[in-house]
Amino acid sequence: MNRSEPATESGGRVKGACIVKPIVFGNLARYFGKKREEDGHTHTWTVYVKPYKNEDMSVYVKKIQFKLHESYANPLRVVTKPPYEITETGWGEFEVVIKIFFHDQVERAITLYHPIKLFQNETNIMLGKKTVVSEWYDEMIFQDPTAMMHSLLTSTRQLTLGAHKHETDFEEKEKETIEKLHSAKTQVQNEIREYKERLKAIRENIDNFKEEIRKLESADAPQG
Ligand code: SLL
Repeated sequence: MNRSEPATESGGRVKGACIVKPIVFGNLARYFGKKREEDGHTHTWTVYVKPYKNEDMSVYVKKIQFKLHESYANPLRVVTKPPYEITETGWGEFEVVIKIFFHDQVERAITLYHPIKLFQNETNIMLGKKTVVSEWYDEMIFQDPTAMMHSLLTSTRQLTLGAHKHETDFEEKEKETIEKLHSAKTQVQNEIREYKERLKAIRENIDNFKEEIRKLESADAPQG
């Protein structure tokens, strides 16, 4: 037996291996500035899936399907190589169903749901931001991948040279989220402490009343 090979069981899976592929998915949108006469469209938008880190996902991704609203011609759009994105125009918001297929058929496809956002929120309007960004960080987790998938997942190459960045500063977002969780935890701990103190005071009060009752009852009781 060759011990340098990863241990594969009968089904050809690499047991104990867990490979995580971070991704970013979502949409960008831009208002035309007016409603278009011919079709009433108001925005141009792009829905996408991209690697969080700079890598060529086509090494292990076979295709990505984007299922658009039925009002679009050929709503099922398929992209087989990067960039995994669809650009369209429209007038309304709807949910896109994104399905990621892998080169190894044994590996189940991953489904993501993204509500296309076209309209700017109040703060962004005030800031005069022109492009709507609605994107999310997520991770594709391959637990005990097949030997084939394992080798594809670990043999990726860079997609582009040079800087690779996203619209959203996810590292900053992570920091903010951790801080929020931390302060929420402190607040909950403080509330628990406060309630415990109140409970203790109420219990003492009850004990005092009980003692009073006991005294009164023994004073009332007929003397032997
Ligand atoms: C809504 N539930 O009513 C949504 C539907 C449909 C979006 C949004 C135009 C497509 C086309 C388009 O924007 N459809 O005519 O090509 O808001």
